[in-house]
Amino acid sequence: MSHTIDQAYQHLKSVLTDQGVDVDNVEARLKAQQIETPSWGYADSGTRFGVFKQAGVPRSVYEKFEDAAQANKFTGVASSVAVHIPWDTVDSWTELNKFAASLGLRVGAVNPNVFQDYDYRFGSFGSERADVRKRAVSHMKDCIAIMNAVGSKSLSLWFADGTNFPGQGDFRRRKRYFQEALSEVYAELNDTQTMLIEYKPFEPGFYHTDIADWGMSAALCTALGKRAKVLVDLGHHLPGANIEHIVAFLLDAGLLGGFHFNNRKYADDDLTTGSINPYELYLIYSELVAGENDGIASDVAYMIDESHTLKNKIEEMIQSLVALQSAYAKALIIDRGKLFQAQLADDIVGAEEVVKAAFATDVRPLLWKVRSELGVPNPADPVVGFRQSGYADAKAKERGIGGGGGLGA
Ligand code: AFD
Ligand code: MN
Ligand code: MN
Repeated sequence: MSHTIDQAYQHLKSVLTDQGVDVDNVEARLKAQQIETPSWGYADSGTRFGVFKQAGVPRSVYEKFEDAAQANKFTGVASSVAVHIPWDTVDSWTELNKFAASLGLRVGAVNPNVFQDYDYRFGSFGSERADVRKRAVSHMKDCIAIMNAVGSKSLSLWFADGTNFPGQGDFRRRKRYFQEALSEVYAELNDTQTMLIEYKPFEPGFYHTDIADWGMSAALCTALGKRAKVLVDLGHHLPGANIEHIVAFLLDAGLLGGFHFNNRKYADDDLTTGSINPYELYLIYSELVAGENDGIASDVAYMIDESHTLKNKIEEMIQSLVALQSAYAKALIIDRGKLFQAQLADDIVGAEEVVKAAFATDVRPLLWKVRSELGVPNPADPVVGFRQSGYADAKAKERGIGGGGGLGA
């Protein structure tokens, strides 16, 4: 196999070189790619209709990091792990940091939880009760203390706040509650830390969500300051939204903070990244590569956010990471000179054909090369590599069923 794939790599490299692609630069950028995986993606999770527990699921945040290390081992691009508080709270963050480092990992974004406690049922920052808003602010300050303890750069905020019926809440009063609470939290961040404000059109609020779209998040970020940025969760758009356009606009406005990668058929299904609409993922990456080329996409936080239900959690994380490697590789080989000329000439078909050509290119030999140089055990097929490792069976025996709580707890 490796003989054939090496030939395929050599062939692809010569074709791309003939097209004027700087293959060394493409490979260097693919090797530098970093995608953060979420601790909660390794835990038992499900839907409101049930959580079907799997054998071998982590029973602690330490075991979540063990599993995250597998996702990194078999892809080479996932060396940080987002944590969710209080699901991942530990006695000693120094100890967890050391353990993470021993696995070649580090703690990434810190995600406060102001949506599961009974007190938050009518909202957190949007609550009419000042004591509840105060409690949510205090929780966020505790999360910032954790960031300081682990050296995290991102406070990743998602609010379930919203209402289910017209009249239930006052939109503007809630907006002002949010602005007040957000600025109190923002003031606690040091100048190396960023507040990422995520948006979502609905769920659990079924009539309105206080931060419902990218514009509301952008307005709140702009009011806060330079270190508040928009977090784009791919599952948080109404059907038909042009996410690649939103990404380009936010990038150009200096407001793109990061991503929660997943995929949706309908809305926030947390499906495997790239599994439903790989072309959309590629077009998003095309905007990111253009932004990188223009020097305006250096500090974007690339994170996966998936709560895996029925697939093996680590396999699904690896599939997501491979989809992101592939999207990046395809976006990197777009002939941007030819595209620019076609756009200037209003040559619609010509421009579209340039974009489609890169997407149609089988970049797997390129990814095989990059993953080989990253020391990945089965660089041609990370999922097969993980399956051959026997890790899942070993953990199923070691951990049994039912250790991990629902939704990442
Ligand atoms: C849920 C929310 C949102 C958030 C994630 C982790 O919809 O995406 O980022 O949980 O808290 O998926
Ligand atoms: Mn998210
Ligand atoms: Mn979500």
